[in-house]
Amino acid sequence: MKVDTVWRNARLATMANGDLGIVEQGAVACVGGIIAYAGPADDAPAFDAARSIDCEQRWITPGLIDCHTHLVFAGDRAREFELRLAGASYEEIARAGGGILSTMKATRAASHDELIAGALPRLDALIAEGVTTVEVKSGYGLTIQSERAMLRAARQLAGERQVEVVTTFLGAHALPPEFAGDPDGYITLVCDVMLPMVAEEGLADAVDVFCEGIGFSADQTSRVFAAAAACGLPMKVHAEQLSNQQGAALAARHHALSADHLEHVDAAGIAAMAASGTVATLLPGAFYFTRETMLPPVAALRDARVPIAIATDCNPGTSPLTSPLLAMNMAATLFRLTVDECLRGMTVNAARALGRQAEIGTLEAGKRCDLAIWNVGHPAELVYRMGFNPLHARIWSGQ
Ligand code: DI6
Ligand code: FE
Repeated sequence: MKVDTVWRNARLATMANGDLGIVEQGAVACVGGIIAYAGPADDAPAFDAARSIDCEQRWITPGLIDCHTHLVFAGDRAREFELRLAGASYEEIARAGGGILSTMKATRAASHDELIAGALPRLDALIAEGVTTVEVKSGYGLTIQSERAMLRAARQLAGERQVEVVTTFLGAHALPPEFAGDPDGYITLVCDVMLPMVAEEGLADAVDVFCEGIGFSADQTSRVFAAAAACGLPMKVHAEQLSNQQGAALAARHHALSADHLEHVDAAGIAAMAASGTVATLLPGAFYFTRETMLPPVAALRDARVPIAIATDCNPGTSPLTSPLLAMNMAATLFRLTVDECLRGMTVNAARALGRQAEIGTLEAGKRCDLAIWNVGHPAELVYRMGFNPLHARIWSGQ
C-alpha cells in the first residue's frame, strides 16, 4: 500500500469499540492527511511509505479535542478572583456588573489583531498538550458587530496554527447593559438579527445558550434553539451549572449536540439526554475554580449510557484553564470518572459533542490523521500526573 507516512513500533489507544481500543504492537499509516490504516502491525499491508517513523514503543492516541472553550476574549478577571477569595460569590459579582460584563467591555474595545494576539498563547498551551481540534465560542461581544468580530477572530486562529477550530455562537451568554431589564428584547435581537447574520456569513458551526438564573430562562433558551434550527445550525447548552433550569431536558428535546456543566441535572434531564444522544460535557475546571460543591451525577449519567465528554471551558471568569491533561485529572479526581472515561472524554466523545465523530476522535481508517504520541508507560499516566506534559509529538492532518 503506497502511503505518505507510517508510524510503526507503536502502542495504540485507538478509542474505537467503546473502550481504549488498545493495540500493543500497532502501526498507523496515512495518505493525504487521512488515516489509511490503524491496527496491529502483523495485520498491516506491506507499506510503500515515503516516510517511516519508528515510535520506539511510544503510545499513540487520537489528537485531543477540547470541545468547550471561550478561548477568544480580552482582558482578565484576576482582580475578581481576589474578590472571590475574599468571599464574594460568582453570582454576586455577576449581579454587581462584574463577571462576563467586565470581559465584555474589554472584548468590545479590542481590535481583531488584539483578539488574535490574546487567544494565541492560550491556543498554544492547548496545542502543546496534543490538542488538534478546539471549539471556540463567542459571547463576550453581545452586539452584532462584536459577536461577529469574536467569531471572525476564532475562525482566523485556524489560519495561525495547524489546528481545527470549530466555532459556536453564544450571543445568549449574558444580558448586555443596552438591554438591562429586557432579556426578552435581547433574545429577540439574538434570534431575529444576530443568528441569521452568523448563519448567513458562515461564522458559526453551532449555537449555545447560558441557561441559568444569572443567564437566560428555559423559555428564552427555547426561542434561541428554535431560531438556530430555522438557520440549520446545531445546538449546545450551558445547563444546570448553578441551579436546575431544566436546560438539559430542553436541549435533549431539540436533539442538541451537548449539554454542558450539568452539576445540577436531574433524572429527567439525564433520561432525556440518553434518549436523544445528547453528550454530557463535564467541565471540572469551572467546578474546581468556583469551589462548587454539587458534583455532576456521573454514576447516573454512566448508568443511562449518556456519552461523557470533558473540556477545559477555558474562560477568564470560572475556568482560566488551558491544560486538557489537568482537566482529565480533575475529572477523575473530583468527579470520579475512570481513566478510560477521561481519555474517551477528550477524544471520541468530545468529537461527538461537536458533531464531528465521523471525521475525528478515534484512530480508524477514514478519520483525519490527528495523532498525539506520548512518552508514557501506559495511557493512564495521561490522567494520573498533574502539571507534567509527556507529549512527544503532535500530528495534525498527517503533518
Ligand atoms: N458559564 C461559565 O462558567 C462561563 N460562562 C458560562 O455560561 C463563565 C464565563 C465568565 O465568567 O466569563
Ligand atoms: Fe463555558
